[in-house]
Amino acid sequence: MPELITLGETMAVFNPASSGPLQYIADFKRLIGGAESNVAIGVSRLGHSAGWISRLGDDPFGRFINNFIRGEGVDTSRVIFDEVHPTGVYFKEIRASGDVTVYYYRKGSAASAMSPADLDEDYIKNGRILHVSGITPALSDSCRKTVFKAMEIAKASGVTVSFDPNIRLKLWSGQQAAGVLKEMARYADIVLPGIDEGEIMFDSRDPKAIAEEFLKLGASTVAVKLGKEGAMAVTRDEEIMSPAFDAGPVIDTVGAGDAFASGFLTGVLEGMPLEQAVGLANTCGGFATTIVGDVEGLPSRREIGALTDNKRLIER
Ligand code: KDG
Repeated sequence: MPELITLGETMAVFNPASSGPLQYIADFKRLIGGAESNVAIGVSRLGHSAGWISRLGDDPFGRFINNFIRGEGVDTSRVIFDEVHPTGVYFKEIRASGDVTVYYYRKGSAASAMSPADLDEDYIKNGRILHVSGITPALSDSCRKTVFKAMEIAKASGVTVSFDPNIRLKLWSGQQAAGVLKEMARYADIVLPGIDEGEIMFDSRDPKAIAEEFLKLGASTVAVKLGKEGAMAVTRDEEIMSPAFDAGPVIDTVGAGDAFASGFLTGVLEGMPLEQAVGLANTCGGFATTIVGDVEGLPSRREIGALTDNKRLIER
């Protein structure tokens, strides 16, 4: 059984071949993206077993996504192919500045039809970490019930619950999100918010204050992502400020938070001290921004190893 279990929607992503207003873009590259499967792929590349629970349409994009994720070594045995609902799709619009706007076509998608009955309790109970995000409850009422049920199962059997608020204002309002995500946070042992999400939830841009709010809700570890400033990781006994990792020019920031999560959770699986775990998280986040695509820039163990041992990879 996988060490890390994730649950959530993954879509076919259409990445523009060039920057500029989407209305005028005719050429795209077909990729995949889904916050939780991004984390599973990241953890798998770093050498740990990971599984992803979801629904995909029984259609070409669904098969493409399943094959891609499985090809990354992630267990997709609990994915259900839905014959009624299609696989969700999204398009990216990239400005010359590198800013990204997304256009979702995911209403009524297969993943939004997930229901608590889809969950294999033993699968979750046998994991070491369940990682969920605040995207899932925004998809539908049945998705909200499913993600809460998954956290309940994990919590009841001592599986560590990791939670990334991942607020997507194209799916719901900040106010709606804040209420539901505070409820989700009550189940979480590890919370990995971005500073903007902390502000939406607690009306503060002070990372320490945001971390303390999550600790009050029951978390034991909070790592607040601060973009170019790195991250602040806080527990009841420690507070660590870890700088961002400059891996090169920033090309695509979508998926950087998931890369951060995959590094952090790998650190947790390996029992790393907090400073080392958040350092690995920042390194993975930095890597992810230098390559186009939500998962393509997630580093492998070999790349991380070369960096920490200060060795140059032999490329040719
Ligand atoms: O965190 C990156 C994700 O946002 C992206 O891969 C797509 O899951 C996605 C979403 O819902 O936006």
